[in-house]
Amino acid sequence: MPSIKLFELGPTRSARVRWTLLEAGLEYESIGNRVDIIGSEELRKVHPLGKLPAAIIDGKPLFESAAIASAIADLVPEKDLIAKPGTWSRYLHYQWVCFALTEMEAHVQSTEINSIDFVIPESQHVPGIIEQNSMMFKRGAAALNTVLGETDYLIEDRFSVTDIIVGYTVAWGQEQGLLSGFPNLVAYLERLLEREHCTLPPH
Ligand SMILES: N[C@@H](CCC(=O)N[C@@H](CS)C(=O)NCC(=O)O)C(=O)O
Repeated sequence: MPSIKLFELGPTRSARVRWTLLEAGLEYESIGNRVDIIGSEELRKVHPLGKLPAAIIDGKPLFESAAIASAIADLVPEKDLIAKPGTWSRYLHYQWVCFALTEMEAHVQSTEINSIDFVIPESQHVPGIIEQNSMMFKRGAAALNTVLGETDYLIEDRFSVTDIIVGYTVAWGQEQGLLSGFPNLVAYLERLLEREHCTLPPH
C-alpha cells in the first residue's frame, strides 16, 4: 500500500482528492482539516503558496488537486480510474482537465475571491469583474454541455477521475447559479452525486 498524507479541509478542492482516494480504496492520513492550516509553515513545505490540497505520496510532495487526483488514480490501475498513459484517451483526460481549470474554474474562483473576505481583503475586491467571470464560465460551460449531451462521462463514456476533477468545477458553477440553460451539466452532476463516494457539492 502506498503511504499517502493529504493536507485537506472539507469543502475545498481537497474534496477531489478525497473522492479519488475513496474510489481507489486507498487509506490515507488526513492532515489539517482546520482553516488555519492554509498558509501555515507546515503546508508551505509541501505547497509553495500554502494552499489546499497538497499531498505527500511515498515521501514525495505533490500539489494541485488535479495532479494529486490523477497520480492517485495511476496508483491503482486495476480500478480503471484513469485512462492508461500514452493512449489518446489519456490526452483527452489532460484536455478536459485543462479546459475545466482554465476556461471555467478560473472564472468562478475569481468571483469567489472577489466576494468573500478571505484570500483578498474586501477593500481590494473588484465587484465589476463578477459579471464578466460569469459570462466567461458560461462560454466554457456551453461547450461542455454540448459534449455531455452525447456521452454520460467525459472519457470512453465511463466514470473516471476526469469526471471527479471536472465535476467539481461544474458544481462550483452550479453553486454560483451559472447552470441555467445547461441541462446536460445538471444531469451530469446528478449522475455524479449518485455515486457512493461522491464528495460534491464542493462548498
Ligand atoms: N489550483 C489549485 C487551487 C488551490 C486553492 O486555491 N485552494 C484554496 C482552497 S480551495 C486555498 O487553499 N486558498 C487559500 C489561498 O488562496 O491562499 C488546486 O486545484 O489545487
